Amino acid sequence: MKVKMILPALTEAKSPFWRPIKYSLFPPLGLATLASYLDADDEVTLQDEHVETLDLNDEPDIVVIQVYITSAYRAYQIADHYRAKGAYVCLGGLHVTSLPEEAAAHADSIFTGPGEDTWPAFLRDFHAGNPQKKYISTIRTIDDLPFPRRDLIKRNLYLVPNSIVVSRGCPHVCDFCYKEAFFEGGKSFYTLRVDRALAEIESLPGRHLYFLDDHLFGNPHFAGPLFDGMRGMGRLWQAAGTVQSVLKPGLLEKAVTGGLRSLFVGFETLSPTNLAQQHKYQNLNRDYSAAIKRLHDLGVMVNGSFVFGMDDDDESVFDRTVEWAVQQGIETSTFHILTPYPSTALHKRMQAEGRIMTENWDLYDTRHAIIQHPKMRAETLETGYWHAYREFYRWKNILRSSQAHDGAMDQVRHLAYAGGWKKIEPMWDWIIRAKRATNMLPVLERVLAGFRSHHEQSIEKTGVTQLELD
Ligand code: B12
Ligand code: SF4
Repeated sequence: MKVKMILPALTEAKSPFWRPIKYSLFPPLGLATLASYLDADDEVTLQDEHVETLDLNDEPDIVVIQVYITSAYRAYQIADHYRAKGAYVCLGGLHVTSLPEEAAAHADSIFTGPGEDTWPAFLRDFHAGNPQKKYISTIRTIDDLPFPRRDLIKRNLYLVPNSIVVSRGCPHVCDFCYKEAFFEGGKSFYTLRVDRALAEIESLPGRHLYFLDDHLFGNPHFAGPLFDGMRGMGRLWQAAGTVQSVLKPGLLEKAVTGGLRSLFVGFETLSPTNLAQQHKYQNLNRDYSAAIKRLHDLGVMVNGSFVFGMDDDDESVFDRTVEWAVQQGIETSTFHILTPYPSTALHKRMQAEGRIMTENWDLYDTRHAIIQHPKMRAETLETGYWHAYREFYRWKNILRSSQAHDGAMDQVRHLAYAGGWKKIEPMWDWIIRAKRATNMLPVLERVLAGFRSHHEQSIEKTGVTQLELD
């Protein structure tokens, strides 16, 4: 059987003029995971439109397309094309789960929720000649998850070929997040077994890893033994965690000893009113500055995530947020405009209040104002968003921010990392076009690793690796 798996791209990622590095970071791990359920004699091709031109002239038996909101129109176009050619088209992923009826018009079968239960069920039905129109995920376990078919991934096209996911979902419930809607009808946070996760880590070549888990620290009973198991492996890795998890003593130290060097942290907003309105209670009354200091003291760089356009914001939010982030010495920041993904609690509330201005999914890229704001016009929000990016990444501010670190080596690392991401975009563009993204991985590893050993030694001296579980 010939199976074609496709991750369609959003328009920006294919621009002939400009290709932001972020679309050449991670390979399509979700599809590679689904591929692992296929038979050994199936002929499988996996294409990621973010990094390659799709071959649409082939004749597969089954086409599997992963649909995100911003690539939904492109996904439907590709699906229609293959159905017209007689292929059997399966659509799944986050956007299909949010809006199954919309997707069903372009598919032979649709899949909602994670695919580890529904996809093997479909394969059995398909081989028996009886595939269903709709598969709804209900069984939530990744205990027996096979390794993703990484042999299908074109490693050289990605800066971070070693992305890995060892859990699904997150223990928290924030109104704007995709999570609750995607995992509806079953567990919304679960992990691999520790030994299974460690075995997959061991199988990856090189040093660098990027954990794409929503909240790697979400279950300390899993994360603690995982980090212990990684000790001595010589890995350097990046991941995401909450302010709350950073502030707790013990787990973070274990992570650092296991190789953590940079953490994505969802600060989202500096306003407690906004946090409460979004039900992001785990961030309420937490000392953000203390969390950043703890990370920096342990030699972990911070990628801060901020969302503009919550109701308590006004026109001053952009400059205030940037100034705060610069003063804290945050190395990199990711800004977003609050976006109501369909089926989320935020979407339901905004719809009830009649505040949703457009249903053009291409604009749901967190750069456009989708919701009417009580105090700001759409143009103000969008201009403020771009202004925040420009200001945060001005050399003047990168230099100021780097001064927040005590050690000279950490200051240099800050300059190299922040400058590397945003200040040399033309170079990234060239590297991506030359299909040499992976060639830059040693540089990333050097920056992550180079200046760190004194922090590790200080953990070892103080012996702060005792986990405090609550
Ligand atoms: C890595 C990542 C990226 C990477 C690469 C994406 C990739 N290679 O898959 C990059 C940097 C390119 C990226 C870009 C963007 N991303 Co992104 N990204 C992620 C992240 C952190 C991890 C994805 C992942 O690998 N998950 C792990 C794997 C195992 O799960 P999975 O991919 O979902 O696949 C499973 C299921 O979805 C399902 N499945 C998927 N497809 C199919 C198909 C079939 C037939 C079946 C049966 C099952 C099935 O089965 C798989 C196994 O369970 C997620 C957060 C998250 N936790 O998902 C955000 C996330 C997906 N991104 C998001 C967004 C908004 C974006 C951007 C718009 C951001 C921006 N402002 O530019 C862009 C646009 C992407 C696009 N092409 O349209 C949102 C999606 C919102 C939505 N409703 O679609 C998320 C959820 C983040 C968030 N919390 O808001 N992203
Ligand atoms: S903590 Fe992050 S991943 Fe978890 S629900 Fe909130 S926004 Fe989503």
